Amino acid sequence: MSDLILHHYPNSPFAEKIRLVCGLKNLAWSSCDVSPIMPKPELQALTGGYRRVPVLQMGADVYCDTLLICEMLESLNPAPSLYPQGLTGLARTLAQWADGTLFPTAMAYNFSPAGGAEFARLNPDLDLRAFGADRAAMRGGAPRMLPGDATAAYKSYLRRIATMLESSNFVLGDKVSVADFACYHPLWFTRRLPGVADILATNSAILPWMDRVAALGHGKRNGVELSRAESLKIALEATPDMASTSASFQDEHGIPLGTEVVIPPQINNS
Ligand SMILES: N[C@@H](CCC(=O)N[C@@H](CS)C(=O)NCC(=O)O)C(=O)O
Repeated sequence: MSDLILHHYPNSPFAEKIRLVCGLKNLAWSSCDVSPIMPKPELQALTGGYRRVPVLQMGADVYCDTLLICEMLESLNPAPSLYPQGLTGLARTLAQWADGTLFPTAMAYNFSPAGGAEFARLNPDLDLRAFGADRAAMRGGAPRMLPGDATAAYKSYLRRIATMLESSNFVLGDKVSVADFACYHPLWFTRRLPGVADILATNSAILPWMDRVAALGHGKRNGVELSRAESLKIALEATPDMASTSASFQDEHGIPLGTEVVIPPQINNS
């Protein structure tokens, strides 16, 4: 098996989801830092154009999107499972809600004026004007949710999560599942913004659950950062593992394996 390389940046909630899955599965991995804004020439050379984060690399095999990365990490190290027996469908469906609905709502709240100011204060090296322009271009000009709407919806979603935690340690019971990681990562970003994190304390079950998820850690992260050029060299010099790709490939779209595709970033306000 080739070594795991995670392409990510520290502030990325979706990357935090995968760092924690590496913690659950006690996996060893190397880190390769990605710019949070375009241009990302090395990442896009590696992925064939995909710009989002995180991306998992194993030799010449590159996995985009945390849904796929979770499946891959599960197959590498099946226990503890992300998909507890009897709850697999529910866990996947709740994770899809969290990534598709909770996440953009939380990010609209996180980047409301107060949150944006906190983010700027905590990240003095980030060019916020360039960051804002990058995300606006990625959204294709579509507006973010209004702060008031985002706050109201976020409160209601937090209450839903708290209800799931009333009598169990994790959202679907006493076993952690992929749904916990998906519900956790948008809240993790909120918690890092002191001025706006109070919203998490409005339900008493949320913060203790967040502590339980955070306690899973990040696995065995190699202390030496891999450069972008080194990661590309590793991919160029490795042979793709076609056997495992073909075994797990599901042609839901009628696009045969091996077809060249282009994946534009979908709009999710991140
Ligand atoms: N569906 C994707 C979403 C990933 C995503 O939106 N990541 C954000 C960072 S948390 C991103 O890439 N934003 C744009 C960028 O960094 O260029 C996944 O599950 O991996």
